[in-house]
Amino acid sequence: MTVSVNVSRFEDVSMAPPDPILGVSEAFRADTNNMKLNLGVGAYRTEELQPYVLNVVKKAENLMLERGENKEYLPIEGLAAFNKVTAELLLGADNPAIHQGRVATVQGLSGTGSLRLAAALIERYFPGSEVLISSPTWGNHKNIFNDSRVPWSEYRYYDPKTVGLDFNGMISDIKEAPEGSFILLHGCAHNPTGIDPTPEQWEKIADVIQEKNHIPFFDVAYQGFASGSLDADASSVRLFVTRGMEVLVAQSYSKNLGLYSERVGAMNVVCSSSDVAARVKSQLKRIARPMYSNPPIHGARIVANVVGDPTLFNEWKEEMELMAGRIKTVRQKLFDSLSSKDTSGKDWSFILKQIGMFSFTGLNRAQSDNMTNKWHVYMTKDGRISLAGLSLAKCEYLADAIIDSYHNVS
Ligand code: KET
Repeated sequence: MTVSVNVSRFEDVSMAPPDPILGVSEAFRADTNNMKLNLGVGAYRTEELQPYVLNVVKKAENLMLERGENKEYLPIEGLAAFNKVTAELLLGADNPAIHQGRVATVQGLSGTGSLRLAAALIERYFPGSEVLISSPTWGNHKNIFNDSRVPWSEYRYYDPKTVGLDFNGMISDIKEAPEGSFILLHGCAHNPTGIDPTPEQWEKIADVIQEKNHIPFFDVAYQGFASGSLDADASSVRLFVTRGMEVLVAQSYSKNLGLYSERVGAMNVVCSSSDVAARVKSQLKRIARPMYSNPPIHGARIVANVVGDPTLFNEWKEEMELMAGRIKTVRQKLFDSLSSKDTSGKDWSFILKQIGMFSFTGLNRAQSDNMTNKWHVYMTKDGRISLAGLSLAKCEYLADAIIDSYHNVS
């Protein structure tokens, strides 16, 4: 009889570090202090700090139950009704690119999965091409391109001196990139800085991208969350499409419809002809099939019902304004609390200039650690806090934590 030796074949697998964003929620759950506050992940909470299921989502789900819809596999490219409305929501229903059949839309596994599809397309059809990402950016962008073996580098974006956009740096880095690079842009509500280019700056960005034959690649994860208006928040993308450029756009419904765990989003490639669009779509499907075969149906049906129905669509817009409005109110209250409590004369007005779900506080790693270790405020180590996870009632406490961390930790 052979005695089995208890040595794992996986002995050489090392422990992976916790995820810089989702790992924060894990640490938060483990904390037993009752003052604890989770400002890590960008997920909307009510004033009572509870997760929020939108009323329009509940209505759409009721409709689905009434209709007794089945659970058959979707086609590889996803639900046709979803793909139609998602491109229309992004580009505007009357956009000529849609009518000319120039948009290849494939339902993806939310924003992340859609970005991953596009990254695989770049790796296959543009070998050696580089993707330029903003410095800083959403942490997962680097992982997505690394795992897809797509080389990336950074363009200047945030200027800590002005706590604003380093527009000249951005333009010159995009200009200097090898011709035909992919330029990853946040459609609105830049994560983590909360700083977006102005409409005039977007025009100039489009100018240099066009001059250098670069390919704009938008990540749209917060449509509606920057201004409260779905159309206004899509204007950056629409500008590039109106100029006749070919554009990639990843969309997510995690935040604006609160469908985080349904994993619903899309990859859109606006092409120069319907013929090219058909071929690009066929290749996106070919990439998706061995990765996950076909996407889940539930969230796609919710989106199709809400966006495709004028009554529900209008109700959604109202709920979105409510969510965006609540974030603006806590943003103001946080600023007021910081300004009245901090007697050092520090100017906190940058908080009011930032938009979207987040505030980029400027706290460094040690200061962010102090926020968590001493004050039980969970946030990402780059100094980002999610205002969507903050209530009016907690603003004063948060202001105390920030002031202590900023002034007493170097
Ligand atoms: N793009 C950006 C810019 C982004 O902030 C997120 C999510 C996504 C894409 C992808 O979301 P999805 O759920 O795959 O559609 N950001 C938040 C959550 C996360 O990190 O996964 C966050 O930054 O907190």
